[in-house]
Amino acid sequence: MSFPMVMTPDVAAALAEGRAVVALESTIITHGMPYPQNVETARAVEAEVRAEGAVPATIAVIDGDLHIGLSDDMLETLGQATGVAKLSRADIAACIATGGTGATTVAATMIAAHLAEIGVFATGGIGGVHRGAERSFDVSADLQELAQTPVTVVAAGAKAILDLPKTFEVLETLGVPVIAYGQDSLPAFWSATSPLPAPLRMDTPDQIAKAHLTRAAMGLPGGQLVTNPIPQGAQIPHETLAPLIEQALAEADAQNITAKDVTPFLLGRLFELTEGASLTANIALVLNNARLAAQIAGALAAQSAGDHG
Ligand code: PSU
Ligand code: MN
Repeated sequence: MSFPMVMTPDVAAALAEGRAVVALESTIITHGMPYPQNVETARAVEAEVRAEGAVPATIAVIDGDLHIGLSDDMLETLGQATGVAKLSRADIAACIATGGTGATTVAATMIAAHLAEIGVFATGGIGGVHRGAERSFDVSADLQELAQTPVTVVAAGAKAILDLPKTFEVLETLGVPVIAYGQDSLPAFWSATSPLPAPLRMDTPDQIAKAHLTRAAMGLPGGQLVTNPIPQGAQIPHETLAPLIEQALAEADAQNITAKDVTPFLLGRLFELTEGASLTANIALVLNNARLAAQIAGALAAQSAGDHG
């Protein structure tokens, strides 16, 4: 048997011709940002990808179909909908099988991108090891996905609501290349830098594309995480955010927020506690990631064409 995968004509044409395509996720739209900024951002991200010469493919499951590329109407409907499912590796097939609708997380978007033969994906920040994970065992499925699905993910690091040292320890254990773009330290989502040294550093999209193809040639499973620092002018100082993150975490604990609800709750509370500043920064970093991902996709397309003569 097969499953229904629906591609927009421009994505299908670009893939058939070996041109650059960038996958984009939809959980950031449904669970990561409020309406209408979520839809405005999704559109701006797609425009940014196009401006860099690549074709955007926003991914979601709608009425049981796996969509690779969404129409403007679909983006709007998804952005306004409430109670949309948040799909990861564990639930994407069940959603398709039951004719449901759901937004894809980093993990599920990587799976869909790979099925569609898209090598590069841009998001805001990946999921990771939550603070207090030694009690809650809350570790995002995004980390395991990076270890097994060959997609290069461009993010501003892991979201700073997480335990960043533990997140990067797990990525190291899983054998995921973590590459800082253009600097020696790991970015921390709303902040351009952190005290954590980056395991790897690359300075050009060409190098990142070559590393992606080298892993494939060597038969290494899994993807790469490219951590791209938020533009200097858009960052929020860590000292400003740290106490607010503590407050949001304490509230999540007090209200018994668990599992899939934790990340959306924390992002939503930080939006309120920073009076919108966390969202403004989140939008800036996503746009920045879309731009770099499009450049990497362009390099990947050029190098792949070179390979095939
Ligand atoms: N990046 C953002 N905002 C988000 C996300 C990423 O700027 O909301 C989403 C992604 O879909 C990621 C998810 O996979 O948050 C992590 O959820 P969890 O911690 O439950 O695995
Ligand atoms: Mn979780």
